[in-house]
Amino acid sequence: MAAQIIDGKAIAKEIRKALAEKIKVLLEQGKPRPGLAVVLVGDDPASNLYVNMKKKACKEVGIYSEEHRLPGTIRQNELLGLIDNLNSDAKIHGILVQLPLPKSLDEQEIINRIDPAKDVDGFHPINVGKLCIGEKAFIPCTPAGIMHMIDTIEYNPSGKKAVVIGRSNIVGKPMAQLLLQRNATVTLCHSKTKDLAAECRQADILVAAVGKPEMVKADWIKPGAVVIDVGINKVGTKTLGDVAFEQAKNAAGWITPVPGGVGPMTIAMLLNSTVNACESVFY
Ligand code: NAP
Ligand code: LUD
Repeated sequence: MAAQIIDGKAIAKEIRKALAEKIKVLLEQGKPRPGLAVVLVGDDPASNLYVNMKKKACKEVGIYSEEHRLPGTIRQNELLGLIDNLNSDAKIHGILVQLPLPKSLDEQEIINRIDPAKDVDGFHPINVGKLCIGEKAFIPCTPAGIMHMIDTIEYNPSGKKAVVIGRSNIVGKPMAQLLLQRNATVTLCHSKTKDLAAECRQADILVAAVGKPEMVKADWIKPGAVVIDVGINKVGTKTLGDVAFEQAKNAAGWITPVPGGVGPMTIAMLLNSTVNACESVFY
């Protein structure tokens, strides 16, 4: 039987609608308007696209947003200075530094400088640590969006076998933590994993976050599994996921499309975290 498609675009739209309502109420109560600062260094076309999408989404729900577009030649100290200014700017509740940064910059030092209470990406070591010990924290937007999708289909990860491919700080590692927290038995795979196909075949929940077009084949998928495709790969004019969707959809129970799956959820979660930061939910 063909899998059910998890429509991230539609779920994200619902989230934005609810957030717009919530912000309206907050403003009526005399609360401040949530504000997000997005920092973009250099001219990577994909980053540029994502930042534009974030700006548009903020506008739609009523979040104040400002962009800081900086040349790829910017010095580390200048960027740290900007973060300091944003940390002390009362109208800014969330700070997002779009990754990747140019190789000439020390990414972790920049992230460490962001006030953890404004770290809507959940990349600061304080938030990473809080996530690991199960305290409330800002959660990286992509894995947060994926958990939301899993909840939307009313799939309970408890006792299930979850396999995550990719161990980045932005997707794979926090994804494994979130699934573990929900009592899945988690395997985290990467480029040194010996038999990736065999690991995947065990998975009730399979999350692919690698960046290799259609690497996950239909016969790697356990029949009925929940398949979450995080990959965004530009191949010619096409955008392909990490999963060979057309074949995989006949094996999976649920599957996310690319585009229109995880991507829109990432942005919806960013908006949600910005509203939470404004309300000081976590600090
Ligand atoms: P990343 O930092 O590029 O890391 C890729 C991971 O995949 C690494 O852990 C790497 O292993 C692993 N890997 C590479 N080749 C592999 C192989 N042949 N077998 C098994 N594992 C392999 O990853 P990322 O930033 O998480 O991004 C992954 C993909 O998701 C990209 O396509 C990106 O564009 C997309 N993405 C989408 C969203 C969204 O919202 N939809 C958000 C973030 C990222 P090692 O650690 O051993 O090198
Ligand atoms: N850096 C992210 N870098 C890259 N696609 C995103 C993303 C939306 N600090 C920081 O926003 O959370 C981040 N925080 N990331 N990403 C990737 C990652 C970051 C990727 C895709 C999308 C955000 C998205 O909406 C559309 C979709 O999948 O439907 C398609 C867009 C297309 O390329 O066609």
